[in-house]
Amino acid sequence: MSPPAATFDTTSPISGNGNGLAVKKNLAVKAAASGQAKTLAEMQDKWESFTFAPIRESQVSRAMTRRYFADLDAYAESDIVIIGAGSCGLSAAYMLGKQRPDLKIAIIEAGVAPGGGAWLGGQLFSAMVMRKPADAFLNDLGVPFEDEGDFVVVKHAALFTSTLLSRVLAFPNIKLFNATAVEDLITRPAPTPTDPHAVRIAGVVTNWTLVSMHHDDQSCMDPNTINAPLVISTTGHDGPFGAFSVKRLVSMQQIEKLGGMRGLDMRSAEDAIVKRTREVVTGLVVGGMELSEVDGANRMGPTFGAMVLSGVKAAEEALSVWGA
Ligand code: 48N
Repeated sequence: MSPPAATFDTTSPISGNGNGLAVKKNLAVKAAASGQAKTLAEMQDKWESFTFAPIRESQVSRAMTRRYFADLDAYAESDIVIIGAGSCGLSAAYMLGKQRPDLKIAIIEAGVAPGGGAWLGGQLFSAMVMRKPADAFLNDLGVPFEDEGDFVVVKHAALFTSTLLSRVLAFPNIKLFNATAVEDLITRPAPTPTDPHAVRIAGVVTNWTLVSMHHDDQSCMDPNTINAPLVISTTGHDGPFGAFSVKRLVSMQQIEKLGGMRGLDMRSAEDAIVKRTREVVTGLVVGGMELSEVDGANRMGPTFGAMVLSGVKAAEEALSVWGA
């Protein structure tokens, strides 16, 4: 027995039958008739008669997919791509979002949850330490902290990261594509008198993270691409993709070898990471802990001031390339 033919869903205000507004009004009339609550106060003590507005599963699917694929289409040509939504990448995005609302900025984050290593202060401890003058960034962001003299403490790292993330996601010109990995870089020949094989970076190659992690056991899962004249790479130093872009520059023979992150030394590491945040090859600015793999900076352990100020500097470097 063949399944019943799919009936054309006329209740959906976005079913494409052209009378969306009339349908929306019809749904509002129905909701009012059903005495549907509109405010939290109207819901209290009336749960027996409580009901949600009507929905059809296809409406949810269309609401998600239409927007996602419109974003993919719009950001296929981006002005800046940021690889990695950790504390450095998000800080760079925040600065760019504030300063250049005219630029289309795509953030590609391999994890389902953006934020990188900034959800805890260190090991399992929740308080986040930032050495001064990084408190200037917290003040700009509006994150409260306790002042301990030469450093400040945010009571929970998640307060910092969630506040920064919410501000970045609120910028209309910034799109986050999470659970998506950058698995290669787009290049263009850019020979120099000293290096005939030099390239400039012209965008990123992306795939679903789970696909990127399984190329060894499932072949021919081709990627997608995003063209951009400038990429900021802040992929950190650990995890399955740590220091991704720098490692790829080595394998493409654009830099000779990995610098090799050195042992933990807070006092030297943080100054070095901020000062060395820069355009490592044409079109690619590297910041945050990924930078320790370029020229062997020390690691700093559980203090995050260098991450945010490296992000501030990476945004500045990007805009100087853009000729802001
Ligand atoms: O938080 P991370 O790892 O990197 P940063 O540089 O923003 O912050 C580093 C900081 O958390 C520390 O490591 C602290 C200060 N400790 C230092 C120390 O001495 O131990 O964020 C990088 C993000 C992560 O969310 C990754 O999932 C993501 O980048 N990522 C990628 N996303 C897309 N494509 C990739 N190829 C990729 N690689 C990493």
